[in-house]
Amino acid sequence: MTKEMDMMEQFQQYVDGENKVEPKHWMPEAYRKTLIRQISQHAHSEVVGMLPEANWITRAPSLRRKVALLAKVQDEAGHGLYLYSAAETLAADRKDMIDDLLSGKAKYSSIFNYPTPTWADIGAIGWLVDGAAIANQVMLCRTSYGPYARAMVKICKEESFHQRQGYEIMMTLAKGSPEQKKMAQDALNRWWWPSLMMFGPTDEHSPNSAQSMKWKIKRKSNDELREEFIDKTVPQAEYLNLTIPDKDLKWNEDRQSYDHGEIDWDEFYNVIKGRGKCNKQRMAARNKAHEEGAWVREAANAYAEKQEARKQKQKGAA
Ligand code: BYC
Repeated sequence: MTKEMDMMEQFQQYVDGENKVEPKHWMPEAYRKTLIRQISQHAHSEVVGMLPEANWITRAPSLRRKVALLAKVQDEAGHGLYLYSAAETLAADRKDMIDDLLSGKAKYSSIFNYPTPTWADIGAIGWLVDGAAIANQVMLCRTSYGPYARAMVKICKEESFHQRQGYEIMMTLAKGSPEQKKMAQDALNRWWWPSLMMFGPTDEHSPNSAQSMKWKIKRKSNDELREEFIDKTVPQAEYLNLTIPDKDLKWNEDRQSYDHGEIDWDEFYNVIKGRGKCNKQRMAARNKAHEEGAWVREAANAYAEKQEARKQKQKGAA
């Protein structure tokens, strides 16, 4: 057995024993690369995910709604920052990750390429998109890479607030006037299928799943999580008296889970290849924000250099 194979085997045993991998530990190069891919895509999703909601902050229907939405959007920025930091512990360069996002090379979640034409879309995003994100991220709190797992614990707490914020908007609309109820139903119709796509391709068509499950980066498969989400969300839609837009949705007594209709995978692949309804708009907004923030980065760098120079001078004097 070569030394490399021996180390791979020891690494697998370590992970199988439910131990956390930390930045200074030896790890297979493919493990490191998979994590950088997933964590950076996750960070990009948080940052791009601010865009569809941010354009509703000034139009939210009351001060209370504005404050809650503002806090939620700020949380997403924070999540992006934790996640870029987690990727940096794997020796990824933040500038490279951001350049890849801005050039369109890096992926981010398909869900953020759909438009938000009404206030009800903000309710549907919180309820369904954050609900789906929680299903996925609760499992990631037990991921094998320590810094990612720890970031997820805090992120999940905040996502719970986001989900309730969205569901409360949906409750208010669903109990409101016939027009408001229609707005809520239309938003559910728009966001249901894209939310199911957030979990990624079916297990059969997911190229990364097998290895990521073996290394305990992912603890549940894409289909398992999608089904858990559906089972949890159907009763919530019933409580709202809204109809899930899937005529094949049916409780399966044997599986104790819902059967559901076919997901439009052509739509999913089109969106992740950059041909969704809002891909161009999102990338243009992100690039514009990055350019407009150049002076902040320059000022932060100048301040850091000044602090460093002062520290060196004090050291020299001591
Ligand atoms: N969209 O082999 P697979 C949030 C890609 S944001 C785009 O199954 P994997 C929020 C996948 O990357 C939360 N691409 O991959 C923020 C892969 O491509 P590459 C976002 C997708 O990694 C603001 C290929 O398809 N959450 O909560 O094993 C406001 C094959 O897939 C998608 C995360 O990022 C997709 N939906 O599993 C509100 C969670 N699905 O890289 C809310 C962390 C798949 O080979 N990520 N692809 O070129 C994960 O858990 C996993 O990466 C996934 C995919 C389950 C998403």
